[in-house]
Amino acid sequence: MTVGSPAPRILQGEDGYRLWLRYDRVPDEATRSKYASLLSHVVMSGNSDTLSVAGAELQHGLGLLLGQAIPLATHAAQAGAIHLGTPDSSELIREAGLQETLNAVGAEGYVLTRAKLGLQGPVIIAANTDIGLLYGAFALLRSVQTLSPIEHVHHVSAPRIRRRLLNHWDNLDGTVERGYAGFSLWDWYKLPDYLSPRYTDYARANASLGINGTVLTNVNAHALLLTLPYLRKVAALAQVFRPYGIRVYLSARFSAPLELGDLPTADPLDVNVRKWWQTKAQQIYDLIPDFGGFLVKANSEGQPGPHDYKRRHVDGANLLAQALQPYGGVVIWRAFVYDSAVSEDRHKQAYLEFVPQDGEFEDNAFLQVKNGPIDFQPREPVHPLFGAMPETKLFLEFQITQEYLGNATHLVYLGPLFKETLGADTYARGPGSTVAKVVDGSLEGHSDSGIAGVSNIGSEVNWCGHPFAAANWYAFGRLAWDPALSAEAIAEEWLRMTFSNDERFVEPARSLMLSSREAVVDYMTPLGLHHIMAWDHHQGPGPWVDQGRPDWTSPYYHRADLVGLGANRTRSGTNAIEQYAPEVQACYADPATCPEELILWFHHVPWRQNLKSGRSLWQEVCFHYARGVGAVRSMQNTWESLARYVDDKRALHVRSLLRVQEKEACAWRDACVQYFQTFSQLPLPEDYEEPEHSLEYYRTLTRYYVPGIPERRFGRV
Ligand code: BDP
Repeated sequence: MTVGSPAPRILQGEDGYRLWLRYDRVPDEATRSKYASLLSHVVMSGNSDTLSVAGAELQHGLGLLLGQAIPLATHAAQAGAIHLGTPDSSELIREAGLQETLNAVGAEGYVLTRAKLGLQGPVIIAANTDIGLLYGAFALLRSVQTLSPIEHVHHVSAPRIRRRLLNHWDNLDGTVERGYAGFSLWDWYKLPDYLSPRYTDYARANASLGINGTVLTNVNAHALLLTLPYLRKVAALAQVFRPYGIRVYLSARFSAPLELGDLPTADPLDVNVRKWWQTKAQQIYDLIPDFGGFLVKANSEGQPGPHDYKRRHVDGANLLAQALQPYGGVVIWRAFVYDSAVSEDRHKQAYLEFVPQDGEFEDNAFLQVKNGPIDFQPREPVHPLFGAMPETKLFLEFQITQEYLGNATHLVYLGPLFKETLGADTYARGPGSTVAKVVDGSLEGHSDSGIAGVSNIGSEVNWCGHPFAAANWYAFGRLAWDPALSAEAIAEEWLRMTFSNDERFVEPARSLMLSSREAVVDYMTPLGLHHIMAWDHHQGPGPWVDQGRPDWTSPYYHRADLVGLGANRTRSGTNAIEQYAPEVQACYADPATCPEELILWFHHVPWRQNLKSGRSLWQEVCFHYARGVGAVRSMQNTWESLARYVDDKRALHVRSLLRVQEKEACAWRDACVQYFQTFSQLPLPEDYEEPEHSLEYYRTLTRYYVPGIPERRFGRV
């Protein structure tokens, strides 16, 4: 060390492993003792693995929060007791006058209350099943973690959507497709004998949100997964997750009967293929009695599927659905289907493929539809399939992992994006036919429903890479339970539990989170631009990418020319708008009514045409890119003022990543603006910050070993 240089400092602080289940001691003593007087011991009626984990979580969590031991006791009818029970297991619950409320909350809902027994009585967690009690226990913990009052608590909650799933894109070799937080959590090699304690923490975190299913493996599936040795590994994981109400699902490779060498074909109408899947289903259910079902990506991006045999998607889906039917399993068939050999606008292809098959899917088959028609872009209009297939149960698929939103290096809170989709009106049955109502089944009266989020979880100690990325796992889970929750409220809960309840921290940090999604839209793909990212790894800008299959190039989507910018999807263009309800069509068809945030998605707009702001399109494009960079800089400033409320380790982690984000936001801005300028041939606005590098520099920039690339191909840019 040279004289005068600052002494090296060992950073103190948290590694983020505990996620939002930190249970740090409530700092204020008076508040703590108030809680302690109401929550001093746990009384459980009944006996099950699920009840045991609920009790253990309460003892552990409240013990830490309140700084005192929380014993298990038997006497429930007094203040200080937390009583957990179902009408079947507990007399106290039967007599608490909750029957009507419980009738309405179904198998997974719960009631957290004191109301019926008065203020001298215990805190009651009542449900119809032990899983409901576990969810209620987490709700109570959340209340204390966020310092919500519980003296008069009366909280009734039930999930709106039945299947709430994470989709992992984890490969059997331990890599994670589009994963930016290390490698897979699943240690396939050591399974089934070694069970990492992390599997239990994964289950706890999911159960705390109400996530009740997990697809363990990549939709680009491996047939090996369906062999007995691997199914035994899956069964071991299923056993860890079971007490937490989490069912295991698997991605199924359509050509498995062929690839595993059992049959000469995988034709869905072949009787031997049918038998093969029936036998496979039986084998799986022998090992995993509560197996959820299969998720299938077929005839998309090179995956095998029924088209290989000149059959339809519905033939493939029904083949698997029928095999799973005797055991109560479901097939979730992905609608992410497009083909470069088809000359139609990619936006339209899934709709054209699937709408004619509406009504033909088996009862236990779902169609899983991405939130937008292209591919998880920072902003997309809603997928036209929502509202267009009334007789088919539609699963909604979000991407939690930030493939197109800066990976795990950018702070982007996805709550507003999720809400934008869920709240979008399809007009399928008149105004108010929101995507949330399509997905929860209420619009068409479906009794089963589902939602999936492509996971951002990996082996990194803090699970999701960026200290703020866990907020997106959290927001997905909370919205899957209740799509009506607000992005603001969810952000606030998460912040309080993850960082601090200090009001001086919570409010500004929440604003920072809420502004972050619009920031990324601005510096990456403003005004409805989309799919202009770098080739293959999708990290960084690439509006110039024009090699390879046309629907993987950027000009296919931005259509920049000397006249203007944007894709004409109106009647005079590809007419993709015709796939929406007339009300939606009318709105998108006219540039005057089309929301400006999507204008270039649907219209080719002349560079010199004025937009609502009075700026020309060219000026508006420059304005948005610059605004995005500005927004990241204000996020940096906000974080500087908040860092004092956060431990040094996490404060520094976020600060360093924000620096990277600022650099990358500038790169997006400068690369895109300079590229589009070659078409507009107009000068940069006067106050525009001098680009750091030339367009040529960005064009020729090569990134090696970007995480998350399928098969980790070296040197592809
Ligand atoms: C794309 C990803 C690709 C996935 C595909 C999918 O780039 O890695 O396999 O989505 O959803 O966005 O199947």
